[in-house]
Amino acid sequence: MKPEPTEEPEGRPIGRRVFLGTLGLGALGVAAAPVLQRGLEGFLGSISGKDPTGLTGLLPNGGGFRYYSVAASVPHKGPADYRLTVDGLVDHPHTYTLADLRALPQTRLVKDVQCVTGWRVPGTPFEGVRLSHLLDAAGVQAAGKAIRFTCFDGTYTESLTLDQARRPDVLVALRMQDKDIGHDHGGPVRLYVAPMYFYKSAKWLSGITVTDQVRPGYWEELGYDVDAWVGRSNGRTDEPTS
Ligand SMILES: Nc1nc2c(c(=O)[nH]1)N[C@H]1C(S)=C(S)[C@@H](COP(=O)(O)O)O[C@H]1N2
Ligand SMILES: [Mo]
Repeated sequence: MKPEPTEEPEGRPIGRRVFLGTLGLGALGVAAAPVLQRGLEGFLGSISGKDPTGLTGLLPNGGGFRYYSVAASVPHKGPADYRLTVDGLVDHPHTYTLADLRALPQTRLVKDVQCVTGWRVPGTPFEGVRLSHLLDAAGVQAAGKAIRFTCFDGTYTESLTLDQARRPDVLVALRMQDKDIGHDHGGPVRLYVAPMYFYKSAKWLSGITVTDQVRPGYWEELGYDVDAWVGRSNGRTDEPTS
């Protein structure tokens, strides 16, 4: 098993419901009480570094999702201060506000989500702007061959080839589960790469930089596949998601 310290051993069938049953709702209440001060993500971030057993799965109302962050704490951003920059090998670099992104054509997809450690969430709606739309608006130069994604957690990065990035099932997502994406799921804006393992779907997205070659992302530097097709990478045989 490759290192992904906030995640569980591969294929271990422990979902949120099982945890609630095991620990009891009282335990969740005790664990959640001190969270209100610092914010849930600070709490989860702080335990995630020490506890690889899956306690980070206790995301209230997560709907089967688990909370991941490689950063101990992440600033909150909203309509007033969120910005997404598109730059690099483009003719027209641009910075979008949340309102700008909301004003663009929205695409809604409903597919399974698959994490490389084994958990899968069926039929999850994601909605947002096609990445291809932003790339077309920016005017990718001939030398542009790949995308580097950066995040306002200050740490996480991701990558796609230009061809992958232009797929119609790759979104700059504003909504997940038919709600605006909350902070814990990477809101207000996260990447959504439907056909790939969920580590490609960078949370707290703040930068889209067109580069001349693929620069491996955070987990990819640690051994995960750059071409992370569900069922055709990372030595796994999951059912494809898109
Ligand atoms: N910025 C950022 N994005 C990230 C991660 C992260 O740690 N930081 N983890 C990745 C991994 S491994 C997974 S499985 C999903 C988890 O998304 P969730 O927290 O909404 O369940 O986010 C992906 N995107
Ligand atoms: Mo993951």
